[in-house]
Amino acid sequence: MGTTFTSVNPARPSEVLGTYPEGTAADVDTAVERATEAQQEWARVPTPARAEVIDKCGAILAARKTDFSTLVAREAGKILIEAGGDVQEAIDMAHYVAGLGRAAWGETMPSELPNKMGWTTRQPVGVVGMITPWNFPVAIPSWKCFPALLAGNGIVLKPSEHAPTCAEEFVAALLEAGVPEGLVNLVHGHADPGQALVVHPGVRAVSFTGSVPTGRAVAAAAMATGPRLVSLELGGKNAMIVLPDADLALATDGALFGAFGTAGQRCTSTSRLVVHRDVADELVAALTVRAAALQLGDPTDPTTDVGPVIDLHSAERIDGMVRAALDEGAQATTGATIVELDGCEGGAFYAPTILRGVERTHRIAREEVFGPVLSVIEVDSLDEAIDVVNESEYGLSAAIYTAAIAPALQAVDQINTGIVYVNAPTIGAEIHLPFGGTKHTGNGYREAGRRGIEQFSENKSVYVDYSGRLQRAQIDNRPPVEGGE
Ligand code: UN1
Repeated sequence: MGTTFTSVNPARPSEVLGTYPEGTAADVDTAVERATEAQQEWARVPTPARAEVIDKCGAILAARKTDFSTLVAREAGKILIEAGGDVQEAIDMAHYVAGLGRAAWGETMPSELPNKMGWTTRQPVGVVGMITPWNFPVAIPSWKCFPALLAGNGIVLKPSEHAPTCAEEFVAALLEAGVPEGLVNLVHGHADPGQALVVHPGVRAVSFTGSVPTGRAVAAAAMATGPRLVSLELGGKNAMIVLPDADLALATDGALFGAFGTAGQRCTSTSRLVVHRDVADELVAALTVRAAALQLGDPTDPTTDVGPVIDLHSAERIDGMVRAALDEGAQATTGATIVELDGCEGGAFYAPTILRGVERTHRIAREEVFGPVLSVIEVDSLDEAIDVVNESEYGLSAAIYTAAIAPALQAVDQINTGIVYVNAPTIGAEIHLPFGGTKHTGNGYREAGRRGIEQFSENKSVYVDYSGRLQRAQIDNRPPVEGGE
């Protein structure tokens, strides 16, 4: 009997959602073998037929949206309405990816030679190893699994140890939709099975979403034993700029949702409020009143605004960062404390926190918090605001609030992130636009959108010459080189 671990409700850790085996390297071997075998057949299934299975999975998720959402709320601590968004993102992704099954798969190109043509198409990589986080426990596995399946791959998924039940239910929905036995495999556990997965010789592509240090280690290990396709979706230090002409009520709503939605635990969460000094007092005052009124509580209670963070260790880490910011000279206008709630014994709650007086050099202005903490940085101009946004080592998402078109477009042009919002918060990407970031946020791949397929497939360039003779590209249609043939 191997070791096991339990998945618990972060709002009430005495409530156990399930007990799972701690995966071993041998379990990874078995999973990769099964996926390798099943993939051979799956790759021969016509793409529109693969798409139908994915579409059906979307319909199954939609029919059970309430059950799935409640599970997400209980296992990942997301409030019900946001848990529903998580599941909806997977449903949308299923239908979108299914549509791509009948869409253009490549490009056609004219040849430089007569009676010859060229086109590109995509082929499966084989078996994809995936490591997914707990904060979007249905959506993120769906972003990876649906395109990987459409492209004709087998899958071994190692979900977060905080959300194994969501992954189990998601994979059960895939099987019910008609994904062949053995094609999608789950290995549970902490770091070890993930490490075994990314270096497994049978794994041709690795797709990882999580922290920068783990992402670096994953990529280094995967390439040292590779090469393979490695796609990384890492952290963020997302900023919202607010200019003096902005609709401040709108900016308040946006900052509140961006910073405290999902208890600040999205990669896209608004972490820095880069506000023009002229409106800082008014905006921070409004935000403070609203943040202080947010109801912390059990995420399955519809009156709760903010649920727990994922565990007490995380709450303590967040608190440590807030304390360090206060030591560096920041002031908390609200929050800055771990909260204990009746009925949620042992739950990991952190009060929505606004820090004023944060300097660009402070640690809290530079490092990802992954909790409900908003740092306010005051600036005197749009140029300075853009400098602040861009000095982060991350480049996922950014927002600007302004009523004028010129500063909005200047920000869109000059901000170095993968996603920019105008008059909308830094969270809330839609699944048909590419998702991902620049700099330390990733390594150039994008999830979602049409490009989501790229990390799970290889390009194939095809040339067909029907001239009936040898035609030499770069040579035959050019004047001869002097002294040459
Ligand atoms: C994440 O935080 O890892 O754009 C994903 C958003 C969501 C996805 C976030 N649609 O906020």
